[in-house]
Amino acid sequence: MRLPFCLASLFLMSSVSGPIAHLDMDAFYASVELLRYPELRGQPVVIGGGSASAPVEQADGSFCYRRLRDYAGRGVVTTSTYEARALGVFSAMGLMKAAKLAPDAILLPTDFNAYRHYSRLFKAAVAAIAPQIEDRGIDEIYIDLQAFGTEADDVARRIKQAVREATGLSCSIGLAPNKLLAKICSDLDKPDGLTILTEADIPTRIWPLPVRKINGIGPKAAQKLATLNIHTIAELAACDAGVLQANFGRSYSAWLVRVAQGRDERQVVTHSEPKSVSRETTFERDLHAKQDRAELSALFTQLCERVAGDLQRKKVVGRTVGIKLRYADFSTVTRDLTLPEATADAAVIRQAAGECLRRVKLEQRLRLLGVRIGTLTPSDGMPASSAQQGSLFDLHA
Ligand code: TTP
Ligand code: MG
Ligand code: MG
Repeated sequence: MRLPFCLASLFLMSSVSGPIAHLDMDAFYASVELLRYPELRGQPVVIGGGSASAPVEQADGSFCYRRLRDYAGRGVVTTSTYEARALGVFSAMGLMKAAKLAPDAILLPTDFNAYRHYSRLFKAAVAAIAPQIEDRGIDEIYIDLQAFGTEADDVARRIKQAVREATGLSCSIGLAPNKLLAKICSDLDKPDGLTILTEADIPTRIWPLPVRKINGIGPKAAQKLATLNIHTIAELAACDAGVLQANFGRSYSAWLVRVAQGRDERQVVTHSEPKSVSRETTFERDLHAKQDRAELSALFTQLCERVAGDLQRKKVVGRTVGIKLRYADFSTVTRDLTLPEATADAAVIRQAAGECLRRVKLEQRLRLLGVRIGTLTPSDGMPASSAQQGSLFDLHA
């Protein structure tokens, strides 16, 4: 592929500090199921549907598996083994449609607990080697490998090995100057791939790819680009910015121009700030605001103290205090109010929550009481307990 020199130099300009890795587990749910049913290795297997698609254990301990052709219902494929993909069966396809393409494929139900378990295992294995991780979902992460400099390739190999040892599963890693390119690369050599991309490789490896390979160009945008005769990333990069703006609006077109050039300045975000902190409790027996006033009041105060403790541990303060009540008939109400100043102080939270409580009816018995605080900001060393302790600890004080 030949592109104008100026275009090539734009790619090379991509402001990067990499290397950043993107790791994605191979056929994740299906691969976890194969750990449980190893005799299915090498076969087309589809994960989807409810417990009705569970294999039936025989008297001799072997399993009788369901076949796709016997499926009836509206379930969809969550994922499929590479053998099933070869038959045209992919994620999000209806199981009935999949059955037409691969009637003999084995069908297994989803077991999210197992996938969450293996998700935690593989992430812990990576973190033991390279702790700068951004969690991007159940089967993928970004890993900032900047600290490893020129050793990053070796570290990526070690990570693959560690994931395999910890889980028995394979993953694919893209190692590139930034997140955008790393994400594209992890998909280039699946399964069990390790794709190392330098800026010099961009023309041969990235430009020929369809625009859909860019995370953020969905089916609609790709369709619209196709009407402009733009199919590959190279064609997108060569497209006139004015044409893109006329078709996609200012901000999306500006983003298209940047990503087509392989540019991405996003950092690996290693922790996510909580949006709110809450604690709730379901009572052992339904409590009444009048008869059980003392007990409720004590529980209410405890909840506020726990919320305050959570805030202090997370080193944040919050401004919006809210309560949640569930009545004996299961109806639920919430109330909140915004404080003039952010706080992590139990007494201040208790007082505000008490105010919220005054705005709800307390005639029915209660099943559950919850306290929440939101609009969080870093506490920046603000003293946690600045408010006076008054006679706040009364339910309708
Ligand atoms: P993916 O990483 O997209 O797919 P995958 O791991 O199955 O296969 P690949 O080797 O191509 O990465 O998704 C991870 C898991 O998320 C997948 O195993 C099942 C689930 N999932 C769905 O439930 N629905 C979907 O539409 C997709 C795409 C995935
Ligand atoms: Mg995957
Ligand atoms: Mg994934």
